[in-house]
Amino acid sequence: MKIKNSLILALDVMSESEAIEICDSIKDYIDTIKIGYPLALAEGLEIINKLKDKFGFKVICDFKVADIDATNSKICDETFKAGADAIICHGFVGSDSVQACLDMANNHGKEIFLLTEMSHPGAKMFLQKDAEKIAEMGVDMGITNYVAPATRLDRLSIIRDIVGDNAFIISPGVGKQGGDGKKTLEYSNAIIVGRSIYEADNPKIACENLIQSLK
Ligand code: NUP
Repeated sequence: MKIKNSLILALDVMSESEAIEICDSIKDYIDTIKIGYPLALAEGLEIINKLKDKFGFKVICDFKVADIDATNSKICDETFKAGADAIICHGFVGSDSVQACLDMANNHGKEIFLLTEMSHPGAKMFLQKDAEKIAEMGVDMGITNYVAPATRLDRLSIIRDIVGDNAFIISPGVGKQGGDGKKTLEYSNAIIVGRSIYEADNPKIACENLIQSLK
């Protein structure tokens, strides 16, 4: 996946009108957006194609898929049918569950991102101790796209070492969660940024400043 300015917008706003307003202001700088449960639950999956058609974005659906294999297949099928280019899946559920996501992505000619360790403090309670094993599982399964935290660069670096230089890592946690964009990009291929852009008084300027700070 090629991502303009190595910057993905996490579009966790709660209405189509807000989504369109933000997208309109940042469309010159960003070509890939991440839509999660907040916007998808508020506006339905149709929001994916609405934003793709209007702005030509690639869309990563952040549904952190984490169920049994049969259910994961159905979740991924619906998400790809709705227009998603990629879906984020949890790794802690194990290889059968993740394989179901991968198989469905392959059926649709789309991609999955495997979530290893999350960026928030709570990830240290349970997820962190297995994050390396999750990344190793991903490598064994032939997965090339990963999500790993911008908030803990030591952990991000370990995950990069496991998945290798050819893997594609995207990292949330820059800005509001405390991560530094430029430092994160020493290990990651792209950063995911939400509130620092869409809550800014002027999202366009916030975007310009952020991109400048990455250089
Ligand atoms: O580990 C993760 N941390 C995280 O923040 C995995 C994620 N998918 N996210 C998501 O990234 C989170 O749900 C939000 O959509 C985005 C970060 O947004 P912000 O902290 O920049 O507002």
